[in-house]
Amino acid sequence: MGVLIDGIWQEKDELPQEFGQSGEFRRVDSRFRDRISADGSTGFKAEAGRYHLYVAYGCPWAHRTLIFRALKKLEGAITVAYSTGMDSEGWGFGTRADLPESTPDPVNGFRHLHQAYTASEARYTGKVTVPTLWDTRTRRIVNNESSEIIRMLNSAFGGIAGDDTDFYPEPLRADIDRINALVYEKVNNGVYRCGFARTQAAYDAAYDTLFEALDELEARLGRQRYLMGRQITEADWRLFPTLVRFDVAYFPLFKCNRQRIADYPNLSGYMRELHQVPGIAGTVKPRHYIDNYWSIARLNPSRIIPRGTPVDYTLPHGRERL
Ligand SMILES: N[C@@H](CCC(=O)N[C@@H](CS)C(=O)NCC(=O)O)C(=O)O
Repeated sequence: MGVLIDGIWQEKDELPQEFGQSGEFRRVDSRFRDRISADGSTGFKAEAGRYHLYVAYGCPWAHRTLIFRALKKLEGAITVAYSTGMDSEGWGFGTRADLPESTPDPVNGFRHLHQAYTASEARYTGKVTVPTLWDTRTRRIVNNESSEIIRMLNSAFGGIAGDDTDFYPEPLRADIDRINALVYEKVNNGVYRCGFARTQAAYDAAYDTLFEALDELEARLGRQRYLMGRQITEADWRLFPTLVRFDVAYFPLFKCNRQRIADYPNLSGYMRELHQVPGIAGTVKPRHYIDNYWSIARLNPSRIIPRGTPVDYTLPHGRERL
């Protein structure tokens, strides 16, 4: 890991603001927050071939954006660079024989993601994160906040997107926002709060909160097929990336080990059903989850990478009964 300070890359493990008084992990806010709109009134018009995404298959926040690109059939309209992982200069792009789905950056030829940040703002200070959405027209970053990128992919590309399903429909917005807040705090970021905790007390608190939330979601998914009831929405697609990583990475490495997702019948069936939605399986890469998380030096000083990926997303899901 590392950060940019005044546009210069520095090898630091973390920023002081990432940890609170009691050793708890805090995610730092994303910096680039511009929006793409259908009519271009925001300064960034939705156009096929104009935008480019920097992602890593391992990252759950980047995963959201790959999911929306696939669901909305925007593969032909938005290009992607898939990172080879982190090295001493952060997220890198190139080739790796053991992770053949990683690609060199086909648009800018950047070797590292920090080049996109300094190209956008020469004296940028802060984290360099995936996903990052790049505009080839103005040659700068539009946005590096996944929750905002997926909203743009959902709604700004009418006429360009090959699928007009709305995953954030007006009548459900307040309910979706409410469940997103719970899932983000306790589950999506909750696993990181377990894994990155600096004290036993911070870990214990995060662990209890995480499993309370998973118990609640398990009960909810016993009563209904999706988080909002009968219809798949953004809320489901924000939970899914954490579920597919859980048994292979968060359970063993982040110490989220009260039980596996496999031990929750409803959550695991639900995860498999979402995995089997057309277009989604191609976004799920368990080998990258192992590589991504076990490469975090502070959690795995030996850098020995486990070989197994003990999860099968393709088994029958049995959710039709709901
Ligand atoms: N709020 C961001 C978070 C993205 C994020 O933290 N990505 C991680 C990878 S999973 C990252 O790039 N970390 C690099 C670092 O911390 O230096 C989003 O949701 O887009």
